[in-house]
Amino acid sequence: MDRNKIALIGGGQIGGNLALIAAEKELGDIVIFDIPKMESMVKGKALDIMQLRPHDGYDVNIIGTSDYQDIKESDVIVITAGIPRKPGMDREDLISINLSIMKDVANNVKKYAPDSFVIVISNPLDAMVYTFYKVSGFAKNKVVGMAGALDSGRFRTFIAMETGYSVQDVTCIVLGGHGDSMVPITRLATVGGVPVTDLISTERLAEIEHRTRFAGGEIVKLLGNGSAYYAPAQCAMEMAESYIKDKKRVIPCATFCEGEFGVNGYFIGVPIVIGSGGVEKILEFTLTDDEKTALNNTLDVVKKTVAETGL
Ligand code: A3D
Repeated sequence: MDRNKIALIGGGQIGGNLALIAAEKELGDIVIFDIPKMESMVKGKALDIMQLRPHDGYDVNIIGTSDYQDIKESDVIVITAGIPRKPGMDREDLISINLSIMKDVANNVKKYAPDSFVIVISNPLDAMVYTFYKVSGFAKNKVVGMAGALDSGRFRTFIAMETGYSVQDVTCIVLGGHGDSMVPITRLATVGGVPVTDLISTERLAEIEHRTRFAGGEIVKLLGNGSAYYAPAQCAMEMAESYIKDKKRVIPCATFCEGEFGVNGYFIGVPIVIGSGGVEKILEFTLTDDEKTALNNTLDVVKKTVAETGL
């Protein structure tokens, strides 16, 4: 059996870490693609990871390239092409530059890897995954945006930090757009099955929700020149792994909704099952009135950004 093939479109901060994690998980051979100006840089990253393999024995190949021919027959494509935020910027501020990049990427992925499962990471996420979907014409089950996994991971982290209990035992979900209006569903968060509402005061929970919503910006400010990259890469590779190994993980992701959660015709963060069929199912559940209102607010933000794509 041939190995799986994973192509990373964009070999910057997240791209390099995606390659490293994909190699560590032995998910398949890896192609790091970037623009010609960056070809030497991605070749360097690929060679560096190649030389890390002997220590843990990962039997996968990694190449860097600026030739789209090299992504042919990829099983999974992960897109980080574009620019990240700088301090003071909203994700929405990236749209003018990242929109044209995403259109170019979508046309090339459609041409060279038409059967792939595509995970979009570029921001503004909900509009960029929508752009890829519209321009490529891919089926809705083959295109997904990475955001909810990261936002939920951040919420889990802050709950673990607050309680002092293992992050492994914290479960929770964040719905909605990947922006400051995202919707942490606190009433469903648990630590080892015990509701967090019984463990943490209402006031502290409100502060944790707020920190979660602005967690991306907190890192942008600390880094000073760019945005988070370790955790985003890990989240996207969890999604890729679930597809490749048909694990049927349940992960909140930006998914094309057709009526689910009252959303029609937009990508927004909802819990989905990822297996060999791609996005196999959206797991809908009943929201409270407050949660519905919050989801409508985040949907309005997503609609506004999507309108700017003109698609
Ligand atoms: P960065 O390190 O700048 O890497 C982006 C790479 O894209 C660079 O190497 C560019 O050369 C490359 N690129 C530019 N244009 C093209 C093109 N046309 N084709 C192929 N490659 C191209 O950024 P990063 O890796 O830190 O972030 C990448 C994107 O992810 C940004 O848009 C971030 O805002 C976004 N991001 C999203 C999340 C989510 O949770 C959704 C989290 C963190 C970052």
